[in-house]
Amino acid sequence: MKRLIWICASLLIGCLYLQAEDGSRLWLRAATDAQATVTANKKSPTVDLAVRELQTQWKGGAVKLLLTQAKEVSRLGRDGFRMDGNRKGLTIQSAGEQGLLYAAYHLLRIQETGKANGEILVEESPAYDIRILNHWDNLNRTVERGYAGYSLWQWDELPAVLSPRYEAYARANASIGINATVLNNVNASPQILSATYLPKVKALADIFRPYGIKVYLSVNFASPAVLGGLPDSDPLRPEVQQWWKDKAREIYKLIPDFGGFLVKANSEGEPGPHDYGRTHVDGANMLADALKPYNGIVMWRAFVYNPSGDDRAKQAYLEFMPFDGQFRDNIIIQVKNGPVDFQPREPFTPLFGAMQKTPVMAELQITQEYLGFSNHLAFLAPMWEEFLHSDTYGQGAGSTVAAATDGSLFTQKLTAISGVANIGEDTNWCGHHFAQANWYAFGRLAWNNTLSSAQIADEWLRTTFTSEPEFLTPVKRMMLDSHQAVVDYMMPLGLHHIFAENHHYGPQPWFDKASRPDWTSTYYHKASGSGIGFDRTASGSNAVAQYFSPLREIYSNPATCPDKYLLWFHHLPWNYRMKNNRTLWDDLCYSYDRGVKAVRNFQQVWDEAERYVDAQRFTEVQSKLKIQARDAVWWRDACLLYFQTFSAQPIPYELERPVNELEELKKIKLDMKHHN
Ligand code: GCV
Repeated sequence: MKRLIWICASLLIGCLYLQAEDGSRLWLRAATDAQATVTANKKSPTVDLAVRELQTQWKGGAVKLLLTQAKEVSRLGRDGFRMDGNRKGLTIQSAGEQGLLYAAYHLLRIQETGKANGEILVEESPAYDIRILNHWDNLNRTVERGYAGYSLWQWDELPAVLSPRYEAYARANASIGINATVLNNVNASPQILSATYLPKVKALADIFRPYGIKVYLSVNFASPAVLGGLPDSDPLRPEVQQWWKDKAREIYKLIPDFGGFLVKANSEGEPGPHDYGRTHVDGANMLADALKPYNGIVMWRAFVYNPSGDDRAKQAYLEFMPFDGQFRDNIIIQVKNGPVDFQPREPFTPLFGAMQKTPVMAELQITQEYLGFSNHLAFLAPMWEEFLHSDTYGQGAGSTVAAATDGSLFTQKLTAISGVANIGEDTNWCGHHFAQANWYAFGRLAWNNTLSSAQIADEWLRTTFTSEPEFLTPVKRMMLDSHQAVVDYMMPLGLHHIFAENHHYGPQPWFDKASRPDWTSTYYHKASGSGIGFDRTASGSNAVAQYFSPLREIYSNPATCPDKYLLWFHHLPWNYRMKNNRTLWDDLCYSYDRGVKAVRNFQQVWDEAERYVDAQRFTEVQSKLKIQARDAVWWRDACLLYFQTFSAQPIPYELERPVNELEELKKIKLDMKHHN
């Protein structure tokens, strides 16, 4: 009897342990004991997955999955789907197997978010053909700008040992529509293309395939010389071209559906065609030709800036616009959302809407390099929504970034969107429970670039935590306010890149000596006794001229320039009168203060949510919010005390006073080698 009790107790503890809310299940927490009746007119690994997901989780009546080439269905594409029926019985149709899988996840999502009642009539097709994560994972398993532990890819064990997390990763991605992944850092080791690594890549591709996920690799432009022993990697040298063609053949033999290459060339010291006096077009076209026979593509990055060059914010446009229309049709130019570098807030890069004869894709950063790592709660959907909805005026009003990239404005053979992943081997995948929402949001926006941040937050909270209204309403508000809060306590009013050197965690607006001027903070804020901000109007770098009218006029005039971009485009005196009638200095102080107060409020909101959240996740988020609140004060004090040495004005007396000494803050040096 004693033994029986002991066994029962252990089983119970085991079950509880399985149910532990450590965040590992992400938004996929639905019960799996449903036993639904699901049939399909095709058997394949992908369709079988769709069937299994529904069988185990769909709590309604029979579901029929139909793979069909019927016109009204095939117009939705192979990833799109149509479902119609109701809770008691449903038919799902798609022209592609992946479409059926996406439909299964869609149905489960509407079930879990309480929207699967009544008639269910849905037609969906993705905004972008390629919805891709970029992992900045190194072969030694460190992750550049990764804040969730080491890389998921256990290169030393692959291909013999296959971690169960590979499949869990694929499933999570498929559940939100992500269909591609670049496994390695854009600062790429040539070794990834070696005979040692390619079988490891193949092993991952085989696991991801049923989930509709294609594998891509970042390649080092100097690979023919480094790996192939050629005298150089000049793209016009026939042996170099042949080397890439042979490499492509070798890859496709192992991975027939391999996606293609992502390339960072002649940027931040990476090799590229300029090393041989060649152009981006020469380099990209050579790689494209090697991949073309297999339908592979090249994603060529426009993140280039030369230390001796013009205003850093202008350089991608200056380098790439002259080449518009000269790239092969299996090339897409990958452009960061903002013209400097994933800052907490930037205006959009002017290449969007301007490059009209070459497909352009956005690169977003899901990992929070400039937004507090995995310590700060910053829901990024509002930032991406703002970006995607920005009007470029490329073809007149309404030419939003979304339209300029998803094929609705320009005829584009390729459409894509990428996000730099925030995933690592941490149990909760992303380091912060709420950082999972950014992975989720990226996938959902890549699928539907018109979704609102509020809807995404709502779905994510309901599936990841609970639908309890008393939890949902305040916590959703907190998420939606969180990006602006970070902007406020780090870099309000268009300030940018005043981060601590290299690791980019804390504030260092005083940083003025680096190996190149555009790696200092003073280059960007230009504070002095006479004012603050980067003049990008005609009297300064004239970056405004890269935008279409009427944007360039709107941005040129401080009276019409949105406050959020004011110091991005203008150098203004400390007593400049803001639209709200405060002086610039006072408004800066108010902004920092607002940021600090917002985080304190998040702490309160979270504490009040305690009874709706399991203990582990509650405490972990609570601890992170404490760090964030302390960091917000650190940012406010560092920036205001430093800028005050120029403004020579008091912090408005109604605001909270600094609690730190500037000289003490200047001494802080974080040991963050791992994060560089
Ligand atoms: C992968 C920024 C980051 C680098 C990153 C680079 C890029 O400069 O700090 O870590 O390198 O962008 O996007 O290539």
